Amino acid sequence: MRPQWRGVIEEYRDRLPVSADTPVVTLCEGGTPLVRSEPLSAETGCQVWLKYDGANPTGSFKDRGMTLAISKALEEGAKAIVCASTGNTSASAAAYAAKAGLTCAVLVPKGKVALGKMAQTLVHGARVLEVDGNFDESLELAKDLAAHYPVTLVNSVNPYRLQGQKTAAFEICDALGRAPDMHLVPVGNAGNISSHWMGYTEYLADGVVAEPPQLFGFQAQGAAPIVRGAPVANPQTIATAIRIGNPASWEKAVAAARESEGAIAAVTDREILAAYRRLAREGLFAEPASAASVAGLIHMASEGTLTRGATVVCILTGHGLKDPEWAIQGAAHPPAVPAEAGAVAAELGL
Ligand code: AN7
Repeated sequence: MRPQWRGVIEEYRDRLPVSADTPVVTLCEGGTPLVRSEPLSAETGCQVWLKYDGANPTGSFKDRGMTLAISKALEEGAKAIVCASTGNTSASAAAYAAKAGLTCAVLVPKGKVALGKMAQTLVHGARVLEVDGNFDESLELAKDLAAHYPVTLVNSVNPYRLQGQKTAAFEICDALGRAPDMHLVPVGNAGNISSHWMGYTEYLADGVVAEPPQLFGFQAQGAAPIVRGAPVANPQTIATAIRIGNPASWEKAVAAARESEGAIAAVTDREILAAYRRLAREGLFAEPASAASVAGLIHMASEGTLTRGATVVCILTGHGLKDPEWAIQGAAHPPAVPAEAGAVAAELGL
């Protein structure tokens, strides 16, 4: 009998800031599929792997960090947690708070959260407050609240979030038996790319891997403060998860790109949607923001900046069901058929 995956805290306990006294709050997150992409490998001349973090319990990578943030909050005696969110953090926080029996408050930018994420946040019993402002303003508000009231902030400025999220890098190295040559990831608040670099440098320092990857982060063109070098007051992109104009982990992300000899770049909404549709035709349903990594890969291939034969991992950060609007939009309306095999066969051209 094979034991089931125990969640990132138990699987990587010796590399995380927990003790025997830490109450582990887990939904068995992590252990997500690393799927080889034949079409993208053929097109780019690289060995392309897709790390499908949409397969986490609440459908995004946030669960990796949330298990640790909530476990530590509980250990420290917190009764309530708060976060600002473009949707996935709030879905994850709500689920883990429910598991832990903590009160969860979430601040979301009014009208800008994808339907599936809102549904998750509500069903897990979080107190949802719609802020008359964007994500960046919501995050300032959440920080302010946590500084002055008895409530723990679980956005990625909480260091336990990045500690948990670094496990994605561990899993990739463990699966490949080495670090990839290139690691591509969407960038919003810039926590994830920072955490992945922490993971790789830890494995490197301990000799688990011989070489680190180059890290490439991709922002949406209309929400690309790091690429522009200045905050964006009114960020715009269809990829609502990364509609962020002033990332909290800006400096860390820049350092990750610099130290790994990678880069932070921008992809257009058109490139994001093209990558989104391509992934779906390979059987992987990832939300638009998640497709930014693959959009970046295709962009780099078209520029001729990829090394032939390189091992490349693209992170797919969230599940496509979070934001189904983009799947339905543009698809043909299903034709109606009578309940009769001949008619169905005729319709299908069989
Ligand atoms: C699917 O949920 O910021 O660069 O509040 O949901 O670590 O912020 C989500 C971010 C990429 C960007 N992909 O990661 C939130 C939130 C998906 C995301 C990102 C997010 P970071």
